[in-house]
Amino acid sequence: MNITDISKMKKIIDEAECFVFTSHIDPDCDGLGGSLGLMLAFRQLGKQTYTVLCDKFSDKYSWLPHSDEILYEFPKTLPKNKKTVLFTVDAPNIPRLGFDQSIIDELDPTIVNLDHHTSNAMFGDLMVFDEKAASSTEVAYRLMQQLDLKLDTGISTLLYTGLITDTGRFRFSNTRSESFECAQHFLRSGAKHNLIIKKLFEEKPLEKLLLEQKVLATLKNENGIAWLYCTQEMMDETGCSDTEEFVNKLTEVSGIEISLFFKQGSADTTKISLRARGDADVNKVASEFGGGGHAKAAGAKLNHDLETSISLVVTACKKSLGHI
Ligand SMILES: [Mn+2]
Repeated sequence: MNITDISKMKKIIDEAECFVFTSHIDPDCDGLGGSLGLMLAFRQLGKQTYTVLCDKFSDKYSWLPHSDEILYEFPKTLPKNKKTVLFTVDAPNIPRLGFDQSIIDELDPTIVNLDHHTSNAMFGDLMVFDEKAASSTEVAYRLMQQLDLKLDTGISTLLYTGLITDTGRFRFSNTRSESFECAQHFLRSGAKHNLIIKKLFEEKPLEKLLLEQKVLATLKNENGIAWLYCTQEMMDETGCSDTEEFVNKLTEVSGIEISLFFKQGSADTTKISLRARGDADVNKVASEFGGGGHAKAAGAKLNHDLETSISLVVTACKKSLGHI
């Protein structure tokens, strides 16, 4: 599989002193695992490597190997004028990284764009891209193979975490034989399968269950379009703001073609997550609202209050299914 121009990648590696790995705002396990995994792998090349994020990652991922090395601003010592490589992982466009454009402009890095989102804006000096890959960590591993970089326990655990979460534990339709091939390599190299499953899926605080109770009570279903929402008040009352899995709950229900989750933000903003089954394409719906992702899983942030956002997005979904 040719995921990048490997000779150009090698030239970039030869010329650069520093590699900074980064991912999108609201970092998930694919972005975190990919950034940290590549940070460790590129150290094998004798390069200075950092992971710098704009957004604080959730405490529930603090067990990820080397997550204590994550920085929240670019080190002052980074060389400018293309000498630093900014390696974006799992981010479909530059604004999704969350940094002020002026900060990136000042650093003036060489940008390598590693991703698997259909909606990728194809930015940067070099693409490392495969939209068929189940996770960005799968793309990262293919790149490592081409560069002859070795897996170890830490890197395997990080990359495997991204693969497990982006495939919904190998349940989603993006799961393919190559995903299992990667999984096999990761496990053979010591990926901590039991730890990952326990930390991600078998340990949750009671507050999360209390929030689930409130969110599930908001369920609406109109002709195969189902949605849930979460208000700031619900999060304040329960002391839990972890809403990552809610949208996937609805996809398990028979007859639902599109499932939506709306999360109230501050100052009249609303975050939406979209999932599709069958022929529905939620990447198209999300892109109408400035977001994107994949045909079967996408997201966007709206500058509208919760009620308006629900009405706008549900209407767009109905149109996309030809209901109106
Ligand atoms: Mn991903």
